[in-house]
Amino acid sequence: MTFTLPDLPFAYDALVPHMSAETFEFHHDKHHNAYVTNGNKAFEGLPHMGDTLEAVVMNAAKENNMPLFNNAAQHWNHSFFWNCLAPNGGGTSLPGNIQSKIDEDLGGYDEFRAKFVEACMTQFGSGWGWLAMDNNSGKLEIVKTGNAGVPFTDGKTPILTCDVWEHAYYIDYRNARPKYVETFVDSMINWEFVESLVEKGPMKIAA
Ligand code: MN3
Repeated sequence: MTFTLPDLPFAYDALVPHMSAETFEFHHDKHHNAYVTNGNKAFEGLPHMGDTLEAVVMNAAKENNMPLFNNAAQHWNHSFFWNCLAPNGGGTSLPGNIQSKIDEDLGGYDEFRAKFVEACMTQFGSGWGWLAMDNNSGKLEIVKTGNAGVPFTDGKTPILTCDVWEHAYYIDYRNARPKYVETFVDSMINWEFVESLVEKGPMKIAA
């Protein structure tokens, strides 16, 4: 398979004032593109690693092929992250299924917000904050991963993510990760995308 850079699902300036066009020009066109380019190089000669991006990430993790894992997982994470963002996103008015799941599994929206922000804040260094669904219990959990880590290598289906690498927020928020994460939750989350993932349920990866 060949990794390809997806287009952003919105215009570069669609999230102004919360996230600038300049951030997307660097984050998508430079950072994400580099993971795609380097992922293709790392995948060369290794077709047995799989023919879907998810399978490649799983197999690279199993075989501890870090150059392939890091680039393929970062390609997956960023492709997913773009879909988690929406103009006029965020807010406390959630679609029905995700609202019910958050109430049942996490104790309500306020608990979700506090725990998600805390996970993003306490991820030391580069990484990701996640809302994920445990594939066995079907319950939502808040998790964090370092560097390129992704919950699906650990039996959890990603439902929502916030990129907390400094390149995600330094242009717009400088070092203020808390302000960035709170603005992500309050004004940028694509809850319709999240809802579609809750409806789909646990992901199945043919490795
Ligand atoms: Mn990033």
